Parts: sequence; structure tokens; C-alpha cells
Amino acid sequence: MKPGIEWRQPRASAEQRQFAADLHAALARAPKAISPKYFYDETGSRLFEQICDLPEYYPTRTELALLQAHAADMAAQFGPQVQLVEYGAGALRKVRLLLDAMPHDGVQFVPMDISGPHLLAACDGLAVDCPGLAIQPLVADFTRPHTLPPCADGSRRVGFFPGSSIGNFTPAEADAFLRLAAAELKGGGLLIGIDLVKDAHVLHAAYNDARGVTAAFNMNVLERARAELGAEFPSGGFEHLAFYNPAYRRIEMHLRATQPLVLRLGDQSYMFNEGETLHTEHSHKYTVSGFQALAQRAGFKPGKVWTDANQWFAVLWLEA
Ligand code: AVJ
Repeated sequence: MKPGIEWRQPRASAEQRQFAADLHAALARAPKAISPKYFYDETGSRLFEQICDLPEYYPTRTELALLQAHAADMAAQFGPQVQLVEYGAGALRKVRLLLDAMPHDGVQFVPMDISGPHLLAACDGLAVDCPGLAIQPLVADFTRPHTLPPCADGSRRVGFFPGSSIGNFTPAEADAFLRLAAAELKGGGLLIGIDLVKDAHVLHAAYNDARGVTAAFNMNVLERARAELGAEFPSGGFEHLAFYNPAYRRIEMHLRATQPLVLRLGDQSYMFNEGETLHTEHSHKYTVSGFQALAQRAGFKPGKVWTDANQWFAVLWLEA
């Protein structure tokens, strides 16, 4: 390499190179679409936590209430000695409710998350509150093949996948994840939160909040591209779009071009027609029986189900 070149540009991290490659691929395909995992840098993780506290966003509140009311019953399905693996751990708010219902000396807690700094900060907080708990954070993409720490003798491995995060997957991706989970949790089980099919107005409000936090969260993927990758696009060039698509039983989020525009990334230029979108997320809704059938095909045996009075959200126990 020629001397004097390297200082001009800070070297991109492996994560940034992956983001750049995936964003190029996202913008080159028709229709344009990117994985929602790119929402979750530090800003995005913080915005997501704000979403969870919004009055319109019922899933977090409803699931927390279910965990609060039934943690002991849920923990009773696990058994006394467990390696508890949380997929996509985030702020660790929900798992604390389960941990509070379990004796810590029998638990090995393995929170997995793609956002390293966020995960490690949350683990520090948990370690302060639970001094006797063994915590082994794993910074990884849980949809990709990964290696869990060995499970102690006599322990069952139990997965925890709250928040209806599985809703981000297409049915085919959900099937692939459930198969991977069934294999690595064999002999144990999976406790999973799913958002249920409901009135479209309730769904619409949850993804179009009055304060615009969801809009900022959606926009963050392009703001991140601007800050980290030097992407260029007109300010105000994109707007938040979220709607329920009943044919697929999913909320779709998009960033919609408000005008014909060009997005520059590296040495490529990508054209958007007015109204054309970059699809950023799906959030699939399920029925309890529909999800149990999906889980069964992937190798699980459906067990207990906890749901709220409105039947808006459900937590399911699945034996692996
Ligand atoms: C984290 C995927 C469960 O789909 O409700 C919230 C993400 N997107 N508001 C969801 C999200 C917009 C959330 N999940």
C-alpha cells in the first residue's frame, strides 16, 4: 500500500464492512430491503428501549405483566439446574423477572446479543444486583451458527426469546431459527414471547406512535449509514411508513422516498423513485395454535401457554 493513504480514512471495522456490504446488496435488489438487525447500534438500542415505554406499544408492557404474574410457574417448567440462554438479550429487563423466581446457585446465564457495548453494560448492572449469579455474555448473531458455553453436568439448557423478536423473521427464517434452537436446547426447552394477531388499529398505533420515536428508530438505519459509511442522501428525503399487511399477518416498516432521489454509498449511486421504499422490517403476528404448529414442525413439543385477558400477547413453553 502507498504510504500516506491510510491516514485519510479511519479503517472500517469488520462490522462496518458487513453493514456496507449488506446495504449495497439491500439497495441493489428489487424491491429494496435490509435486515432489521441494522437498527440496533447504540442509538438504535436506546430508541428501541424508548419504544418499549410508549403508551401505544403494548407488547413490552403486556409481556412484562405476564412474566411478573407467572415467573414462578415458568421457572418451574425449567427445573432447578439450568443454563439459561437469552437470544437477543438487550437490556435484560425481562429475564430479571425470571431470575428473581429462581435460585441463582443453579443458574448459568448466557445472554447473547449482536450489540456488544450495550450487552456488556447490561451485564455489569445485572452482576451488581445478582452477585451470586454466573453470567457468561456472548456477543454474537444468534441466527448464525454459534457455540454456546458447555452446559454444566445435570443442567438442562433452556432458551429465552422474549419480545416477539421472532416476529422479525419470515416464516421460513422462523422455521430455521426454531430448528437451530431445538437442536442446541435438546433435553431442555424454549420460553418464547409472541405477539398475537389482533385488531389492525391497535397494531397500527403501536408502530406509528404520536411522539415519532418509531419513526426515528426506523430512520436510524440510514442515519447510521450516513455517520458510519459516509452515505449521502437529501435530508428529509425519506419518511417513516408502517402498516399492517393482513395477507401476511405482519406489520411492515419501510423508509419511503418523499421525492425522486439518489442515495450515494461508496462509489455507487442508487436511485429511488418518489414513493419507492427501502423495506426495513417485518413484524409477524401469530395465533397461539399457528405458532405451536410451526414449533412442532421444527422439533418442539408445545407445553404451557400464558396470555393476557385481551389475548394480545402470549408466552409459550416449548419442550425441546
Ligand atoms: C423487537 C422485533 C419485537 O417488531 O415490535 C418495534 C421491533 N419495530 N417497533 C417489533 C419494533 C418497531 C419489535 N421487535
